[in-house]
Amino acid sequence: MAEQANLSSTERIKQASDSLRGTLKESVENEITGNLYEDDVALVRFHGMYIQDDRDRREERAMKKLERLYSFMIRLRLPGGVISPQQWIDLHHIAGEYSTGVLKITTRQTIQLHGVLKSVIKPTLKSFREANLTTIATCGDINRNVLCSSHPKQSALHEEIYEYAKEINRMLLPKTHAYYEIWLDDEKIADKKSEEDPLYQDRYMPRKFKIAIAIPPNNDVDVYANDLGLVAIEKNGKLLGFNISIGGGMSTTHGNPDHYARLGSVIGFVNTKEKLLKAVYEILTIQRDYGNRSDRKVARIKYTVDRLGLDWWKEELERRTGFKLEKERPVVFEERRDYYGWEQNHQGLWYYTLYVENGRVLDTEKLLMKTALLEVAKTKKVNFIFTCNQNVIIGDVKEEDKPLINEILERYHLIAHTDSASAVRRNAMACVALNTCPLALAESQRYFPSLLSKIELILANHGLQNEEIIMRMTGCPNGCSRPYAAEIGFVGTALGRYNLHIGGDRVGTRLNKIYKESLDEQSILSELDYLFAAFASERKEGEPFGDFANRKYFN
Ligand code: SRM
Ligand code: SF4
Repeated sequence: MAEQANLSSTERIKQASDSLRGTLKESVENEITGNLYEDDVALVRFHGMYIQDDRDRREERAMKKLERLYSFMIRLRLPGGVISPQQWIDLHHIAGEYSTGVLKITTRQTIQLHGVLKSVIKPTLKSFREANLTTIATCGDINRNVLCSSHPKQSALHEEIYEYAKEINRMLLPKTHAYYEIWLDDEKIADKKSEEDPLYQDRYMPRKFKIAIAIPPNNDVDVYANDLGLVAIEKNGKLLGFNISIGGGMSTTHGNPDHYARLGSVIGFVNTKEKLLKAVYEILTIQRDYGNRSDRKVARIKYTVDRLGLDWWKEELERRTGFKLEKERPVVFEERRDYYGWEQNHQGLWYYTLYVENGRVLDTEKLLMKTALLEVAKTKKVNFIFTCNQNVIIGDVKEEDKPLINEILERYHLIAHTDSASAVRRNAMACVALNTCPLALAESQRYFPSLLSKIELILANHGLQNEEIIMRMTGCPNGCSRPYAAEIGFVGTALGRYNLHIGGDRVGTRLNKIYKESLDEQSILSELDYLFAAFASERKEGEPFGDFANRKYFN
C-alpha cells in the first residue's frame, strides 16, 4: 500500500471533512468575504466548484485595498455530454441570472459557468436540480465526468456505449449526502451508515481520476489522455467488449522531467459488461490504495503505473477482480475530430455539429450564437451533445424537423460561421487560462484566435490552407486542452511566451515533443513559417504534419 506517512495537507483535509462537509456551510454564510475558509477551498471542488478571482482586476483591487474579486466556476456532470432541449433552456437562463452568461463547453464534454458569486451558489445549484442537472464530483480527487465518443454517425453502437458511460458514472459517484445538505438544504440524513463509501472511504482518490470511452475509428475523446481509457471493440455492428488502458495524463511542470505527460498503456480486453464494471472499479481501488498521497504532483495514476509496472498492475487487477484480462484486440484509429455540418445517422436522424470557438457559447455583435441555440432548444425537436473538442452537436433531429432547425441556423448565420472556419481553426482548442484560471502563466482562449489568423496566412502562403493540422494551446503546463497530444502544441510559460511542441500524431496515439522554448509571437510565426515550408516541400504523399515533424526532427 502507499506510504501513509507525510500525508499531504489535502489528505488531512479530506479525512477530517466529515464526508466532504468541512465548514462549507459556515464558509458560504460568511458575508465578510467572497472567499471560503482555507480548508473548504479544497472541499468545495468535490461539489463541482472552484473558487477563483478576476485576475484582470487584481492590481486595481489591491490599490484600493479591496480583497480580490472572488467568484466561483461551476462545472456540470454530464456523462457523454448529452442534454435535453429543456435543460438547454434552463441552463441558458441559469447562466444569465447567476454567472457571466457564457456557456463554456469544456474539453471534457460538459459545461462550466464562471463568475458565480458566493451569495448565489445555492440558488444556482437549486436551479440546476430543478433542471435535473448536478455538479457533484466534477472536480476534486474523485472520478470526473465520463467521456463518450460523441459522434452518432460513426456507429450503431453509440447508444449502447453511451449507456455504459452513464453506468460507470453512476457506479463511481460518492455516497456522501453532503452536497444535498449544504447546497440544496435537504434534511440531514440521520443514518450515517448510508454514507459509508467502500470505494472512496474517507480520503477519496489520491488525485483526480478521468475515464473516457472511444469508439474507433474516431478518437474524438482522446482516450489515451485519460487515467482509464476504454476502447469499444465491435464486429459487424455487435459489441464484443473493450480494450482497457491505464496511466494516461497530460500535466507537466516546466523544467521538471519528473512530471511528464503520458499516454495510457493498454493492459487487456474484457468481453462482458460485468467484467468491465468490475475491472473499472478495481482499477480505481488499486490507484486509491497505491497512489502517492504525500506529493500531489506525482499522485496521478500515470505515476503509480510507472512506479509499480504494468505486470504488477495486471496481476493486482486479476487478484482483485478474480479474472484475467484477455489479450487486447487490434484497434485502428483513423481520426480525432468533430464532423461539422449536417450528418445523418443509422436511424435516419440528423446531427448538426456547430463550430464553437474555444467552447464559448455567447452572443457577440457579429454572432448571436446563444440566442440562436435558445431558439433551437425552444423547438424541443433536438437534443444537444457536447464534444471533447469544445463544440456542440444539435442532435436527434427527425427528417421532417430538419428544415426548421436548418432555417434557424441559417438565419443566425451559424451555418456560415461553421463553414467559414478554416481547417486549422476547426481542429484547434485553447484552454480557459486568463482571466479566471489561477494557474495561468499566459493567455490562451483570449489570444489563440488572433494567433490562428496569422498562422492561417502562413499556411496559405505555403498552399497548406486545407491541412487539418491539430493545434492546441494552454496557458500553463497543466494541459487542459491536451496540447501534448496535438500535432502542434503551444504551452504558456509566461505572459506572451509559449513552448512550441510538434510531432504528435493526428489520432492521439503519439505525444509531441518540445521543439523550441518560450517563444514570443514573432518567433512562433517565423518558426512555423520555416516548418510549414519544409512540410510543403518534403512531406510524403498524404503525410500529416505531426508525422512529418516527428520523422524529420525527432528521428
Ligand atoms: Fe484542467 C486545473 C480548466 C480539462 C489538467 N483546469 C484546472 C483549473 C480548474 C484550474 C485550477 O485548478 O484552479 C482550470 C479552471 C479554468 C477556468 O477558469 O475555467 C481548468 N480543465 C479546464 C477546462 C475547463 C479547460 C477547457 O478550456 O475546457 C477543462 C474542464 C474539463 C472538465 O469538464 O472536467 C479542463 N484539465 C483538463 C484536461 C483535459 C482532459 O481531461 O481531457 C487536463 C489534462 C488531462 C489530465 O488531467 O492529465 C487537465 N487541469 C489539469 C491540471 C493538471 C492535473 C495534474 O495531473 O497535475 C490542473 C491542475 C491541478 O489539478 O492541480 C487543472
Ligand atoms: Fe488553467 Fe493551465 Fe488549465 Fe489552462 S492549462 S485552464 S492555464 S490550469
